[in-house]
Amino acid sequence: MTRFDTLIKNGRIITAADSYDADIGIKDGRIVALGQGLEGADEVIDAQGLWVMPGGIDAHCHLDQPLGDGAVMADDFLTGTRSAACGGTTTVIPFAAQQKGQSLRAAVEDYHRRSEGKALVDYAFHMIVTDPTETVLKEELPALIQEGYSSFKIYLTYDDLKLNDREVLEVLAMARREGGMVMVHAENADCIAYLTELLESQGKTAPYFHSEAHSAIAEREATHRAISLAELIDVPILIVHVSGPEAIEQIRWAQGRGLRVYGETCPQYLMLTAEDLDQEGFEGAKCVCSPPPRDPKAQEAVWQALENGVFQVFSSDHAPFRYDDPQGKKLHGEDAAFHHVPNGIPGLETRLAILFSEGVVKQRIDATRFVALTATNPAKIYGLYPRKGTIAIGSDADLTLWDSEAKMTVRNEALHHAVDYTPYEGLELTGRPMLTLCRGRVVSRGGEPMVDAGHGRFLKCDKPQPARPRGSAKGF
Ligand code: DUC
Ligand code: ZN
Ligand code: ZN
Repeated sequence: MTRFDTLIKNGRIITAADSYDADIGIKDGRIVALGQGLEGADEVIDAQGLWVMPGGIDAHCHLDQPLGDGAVMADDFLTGTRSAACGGTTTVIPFAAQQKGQSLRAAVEDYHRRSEGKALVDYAFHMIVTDPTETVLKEELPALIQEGYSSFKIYLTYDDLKLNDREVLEVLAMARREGGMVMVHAENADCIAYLTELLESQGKTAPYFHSEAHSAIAEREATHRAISLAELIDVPILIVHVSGPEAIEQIRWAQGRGLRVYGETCPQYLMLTAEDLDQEGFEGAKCVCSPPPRDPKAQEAVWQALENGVFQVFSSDHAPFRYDDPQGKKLHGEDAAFHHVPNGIPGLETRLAILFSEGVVKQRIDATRFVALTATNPAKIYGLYPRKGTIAIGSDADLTLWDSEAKMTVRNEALHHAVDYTPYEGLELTGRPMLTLCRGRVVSRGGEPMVDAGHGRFLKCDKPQPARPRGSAKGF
């Protein structure tokens, strides 16, 4: 009979499909047995009273990403994955970003150098494509997709990142030929530029006006355009960080027509509103991100889309800039106009706890949907399933054991990122990860890191083969 390295006994297993009571036998970092009354292990973990879920997959976060404008991300692969581990996440997928004029392969190689030996949990790379030259489209991307970098993000806004519609079509056609997954940042650049100039001419430059410049209509238009371009080419796309009903309606419309359009949202669109950008002095800069958080009606629409299956993925979009830092939010000083504030908020460590407390405990979504949104669907969409994202024989033993009743108050001083604030300071939550394992190794216990840098391994992603989204039908 197999002797296990580790046995997790008496827990309640939750997957994207089921919940049931069983023990888990782990050998060489993988799950090798599921059943009742398993015995014989070097280490036994008693999960009595705990929920045992797949470790979280944060499929949209930014770590140590070179930016080129003088701003510096606070988190590298060490602090970012430490924070992830302490929050119950065992896989992260940040972005190897191409600078305009740079080869995509060079961007990927540079990102390997930045990550090598630093991560506490496993990681894959998306790419960001900003310069789709013929070499990139015909040589680099096809090869990189084959080699395990099967997803990439494109932008419809930001001057240094955006593609025009013709370029988007070329990129989508390449993705169709090669089987890549295209993630789209959908905001209309000209609408934002127009509104920014208008607001500035009226002296409206405080952080709050970021939320007016990045109008929900600009998001809706770009979402619809991305969908139309993808329909023209007949290729799946995923719209990232959707903020409210305008863009949700476009995605639901596309899904209703049978198009393979997937949607992602993030904690900030559930927990924050534009009011959070409207604070004393420059404080609102802490919540400047794009798209911006909207209003309570938008929060409600986002909840509904999580519940009814319009969204498949719940990510943090962790984009870590220190507040009190000339390389962070104060890059251009405390009086800087909103459009000079680096975009992004931290969220790697709080992502799961927020969705668990606000969604599962408050009965807006059930626990299986929580697992689908935070682990199983991202694994499927980005080609990591079934190695990651589920609890099954043969899968990596990436597990997070939750006390569904434990209370906690979010305090930045207790988080493990390198950012000097959290937008959720003081938020009271129910439910927290007590123990997290990545490939069978305990990486955090009681919210504290338990493993050294270098435990995390790079993961190659297969070509994604996700199920067709079912829109307002339940499930994935
Ligand atoms: N918006 C992005 O597109 N990426 C990082 C952070 C942000 O606010
Ligand atoms: Zn984006
Ligand atoms: Zn992002």
